[in-house]
Amino acid sequence: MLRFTTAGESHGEALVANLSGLPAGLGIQQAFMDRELWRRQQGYGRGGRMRIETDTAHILSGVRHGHTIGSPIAILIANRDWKNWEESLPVEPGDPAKHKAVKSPRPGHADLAGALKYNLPEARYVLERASARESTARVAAGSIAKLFLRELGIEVLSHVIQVGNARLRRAVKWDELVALAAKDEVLLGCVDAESEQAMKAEVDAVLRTGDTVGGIFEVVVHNIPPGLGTYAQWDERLDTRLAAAVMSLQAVKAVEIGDGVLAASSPGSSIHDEIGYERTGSGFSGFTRASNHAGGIEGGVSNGCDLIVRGYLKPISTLRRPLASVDFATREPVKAAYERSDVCVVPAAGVAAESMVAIAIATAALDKFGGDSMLETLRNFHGYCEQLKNY
Ligand code: EPS
Repeated sequence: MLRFTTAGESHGEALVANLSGLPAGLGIQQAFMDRELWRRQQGYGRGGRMRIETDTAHILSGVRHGHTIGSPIAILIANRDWKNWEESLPVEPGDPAKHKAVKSPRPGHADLAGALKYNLPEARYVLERASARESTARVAAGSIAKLFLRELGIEVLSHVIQVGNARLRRAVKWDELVALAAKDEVLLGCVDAESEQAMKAEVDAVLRTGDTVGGIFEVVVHNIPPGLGTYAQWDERLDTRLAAAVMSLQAVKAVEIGDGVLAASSPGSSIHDEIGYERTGSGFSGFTRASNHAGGIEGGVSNGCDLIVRGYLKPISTLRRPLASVDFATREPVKAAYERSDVCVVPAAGVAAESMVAIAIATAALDKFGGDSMLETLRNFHGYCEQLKNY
């Protein structure tokens, strides 16, 4: 079973990911992992922290001579900023006078709920773990899941379709996402230059006013075979797993599969994807679809179309012009705490979501194909592809 957890705090020494359940014999490319971490750090509207960090994946275990060995993979990503926090956030008791308390909770952040839950007098420890910095560890683990999926020919990429009120209003081709991911300069992660400029204007507006802005990213899984996930049990449905994977990301408040929102207000005749057949088709089987409103999943099972998952991001909850709050100590009304933050993270959240989706798809693929070595997994996978061709 593929499993992963993360540990680490935003200003602690490091973030750690622990990934277990991958077959032995998977080639690991350090450069690819670091490129994925770099992609997560990009985007117009990131804060000062991204100028401090150059995230790199340091693999501690589970990989030898460039390949997985079937043992748990532990990955460490050092926080360069730690040197500025060592005295105020020591593991040992340290000097309490140096502690940097977060004295008033930010509406929208975990500050208040976390302080109440863990019986903390202020929110420093809460934000340290609730911070989206944690998604770095997810991307490290997700980059390995992506390398596994590549062996099966499955690719996962994302793009931004909305920032504030600026929206991309055209269909996107897979090749455009490939080109976008290869870029060495990232603005807002949109494939359309004009829409991206409109998105930039939304970020510029909130930069001027001390506000923040959210948006929508879309993750696409390309070349995924039909038959991953199952309707047999609620928690094994592929859409169940994808929704949880994407919703678990910081600031994601809604998840949509395909045109799920539109479907609620559409007649069945216009939203279901009509079925055809071509004996010599290029897909996994000869079955074809006239459209992909379902986003590649029917009945909790992948149907052979590209999988499409959207994440709706609320605006960052640290505002330069803070909202009303209450002082933890005095209970008097004050403004919410402010410290350095991002104002827009939609492209970065999309990259983190790619990782979460890759892990969810890799989990479903391993459920179906199993295998303790890549040889065994690929034999099962290719046998299944043959079965589909002959169906
Ligand atoms: C983040 C690092 C953090 C924030 C952001 C994400 O760095 P710092 O707090 O040191 O500026 O920029 O965290 C949040 C969005 C949050 O809600 O705390 C990162 O690496 O992505």
